[in-house]
Amino acid sequence: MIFGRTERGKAPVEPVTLKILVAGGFGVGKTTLVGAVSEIKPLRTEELLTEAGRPVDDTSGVEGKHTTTVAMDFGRITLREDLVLYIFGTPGQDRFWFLWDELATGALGAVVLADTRRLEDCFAAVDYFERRSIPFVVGVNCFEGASRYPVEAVRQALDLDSAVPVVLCDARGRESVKQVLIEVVKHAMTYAAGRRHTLTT
Ligand SMILES: Nc1nc2c(ncn2[C@@H]2O[C@H](COP(=O)(O)OP(=O)(O)OP(=O)(O)O)[C@@H](O)[C@H]2O)c(=O)[nH]1
Ligand SMILES: [Mg+2]
Repeated sequence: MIFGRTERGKAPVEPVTLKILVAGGFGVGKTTLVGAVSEIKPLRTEELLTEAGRPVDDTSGVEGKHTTTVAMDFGRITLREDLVLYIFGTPGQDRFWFLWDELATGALGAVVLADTRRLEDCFAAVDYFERRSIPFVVGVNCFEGASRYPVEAVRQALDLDSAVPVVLCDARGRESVKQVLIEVVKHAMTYAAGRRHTLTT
């Protein structure tokens, strides 16, 4: 790069930046997902789970978990030269819910991460985005040892609209997470186009 121009003489592109939220119940792998895909060192706000928190912090299924997000996770991924996603992971425990509205401001769309062993933990997140008409995709984080269900079974159990994409993923895998994020962008675009159509007709 010389004087702000690329070697090929093309002016550098100002990328479009989009904000995506990652939500879901406690310990479903939100922080893991942001860390797996971020090209910058993710910002984390982890605090240790303590003995005092044991009655309220339910770690069944994620016994190896020692910390919890108390404010947010933040990461960035460049999907294309002209398209950058800022990813905000929300805290999973309901006592930090007051932070969600702040995080949701200006979001293009969201991922609701789900663990099939405790699917009910993501009801609140699904509800939250449905109420605010924020387009979302459900990502089923396939933990080892958890039974695999077809996506249609998950859709039914969560009582999702048929337009909401449900994708199986591994929150630890960069490529897998990237596919989920691409799905969010695609879904949000379709959703926005649909709304424009209803507004103008
Ligand atoms: N086996 C397996 N473990 C995972 C997977 N995703 C996350 N984990 C583990 O599950 C635990 C929970 O992950 P986190 O990323 O902290 O979950 P979180 O949703 O951010 O949790 P909170 O912020 O506390 O709500 C960690 O110990 C991870 O290492 C997965 O796909 N498979
Ligand atoms: Mg977290």
